[in-house]
Amino acid sequence: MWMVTCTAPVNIAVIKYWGKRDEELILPINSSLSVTLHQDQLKSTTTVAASQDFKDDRIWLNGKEENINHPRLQTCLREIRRLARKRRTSGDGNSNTLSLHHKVHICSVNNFPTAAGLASSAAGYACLVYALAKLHGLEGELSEIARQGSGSACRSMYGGFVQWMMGTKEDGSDSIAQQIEPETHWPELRVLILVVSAEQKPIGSTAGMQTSVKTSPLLKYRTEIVPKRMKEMIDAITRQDFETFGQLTMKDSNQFHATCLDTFPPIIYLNDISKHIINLVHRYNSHFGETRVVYTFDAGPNAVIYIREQHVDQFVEVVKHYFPPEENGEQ
Ligand code: 2P0
Repeated sequence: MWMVTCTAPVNIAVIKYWGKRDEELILPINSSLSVTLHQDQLKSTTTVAASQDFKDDRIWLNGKEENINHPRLQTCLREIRRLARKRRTSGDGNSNTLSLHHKVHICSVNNFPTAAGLASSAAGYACLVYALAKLHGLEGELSEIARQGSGSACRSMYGGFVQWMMGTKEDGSDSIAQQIEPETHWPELRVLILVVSAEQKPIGSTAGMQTSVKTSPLLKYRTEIVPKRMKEMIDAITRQDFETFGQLTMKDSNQFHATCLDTFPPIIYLNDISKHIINLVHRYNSHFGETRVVYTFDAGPNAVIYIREQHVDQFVEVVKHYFPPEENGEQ
């Protein structure tokens, strides 16, 4: 039996991906950019095993067996096997690897709530693709395959600051992730996750963005302004300019949620607590006359806060003051 275990991180976008131009290949309508989180707190862990005794490919997610015939899972398995076959015929790759006819068993767990808007599919598919690649002795560019599991998964293939370039080719071969700066680039940057709700989101990202592409005029406008925003964001990250990084991040989160509201029927991911957090951050920043705290929200009500180390303790005190633990399910 061959067996490999890998872990993969969560990424949180500061320029959001929302909308596909190709559903099958998962090609986005705009480029996006994210920060990959440290794996100490949030990660996916996937073990893949292959054996000649296995009769079928099978998968367990968080301990429960799921349907292996899910189209995106099948795509990832097929593409990894295709790549392995290609490398083998060309003489690359590790010859001491399993037969391509062996079936695989996949076991994946997240140490955080699935589908609560915490990018679980990103870490999950990144982990699956990486583990399958390792099992087959494959290395190199794998984000193109991870993308076909879940769009945002391609960004979890790298640490640090990562852009997913939308690409222009019809076959999607240039729609890949690229590291802009490594994880060591901005040492004082911290991320806080304010868990507003760990429940499943009412509308999944895949279905939500399909409706947005069909119905939201604002989303079309977004494709015009994201290229400039991407350039400004990359520049701000390179210069460690927190003020610009923060303003662009908050504006992009707000525009994403505006396109959700512009979708018909509307998609509402933020709740009253999310909105309180937005107001609190703006009041906090205007009190100090600078951007010290930055929020961003994905397809759920949980706030992700970017902040520098020197301001963490004070901001956590402010959050505790406005959202007292005793009223918050904590004794
Ligand atoms: C992002 N989100 O850039 C944006 C912001 C949610 C809000 O990427 O259909 O789960 O699997 O490609 O990757 C969520 O989208 O959707 C997402 P699919 P995915 O992080």
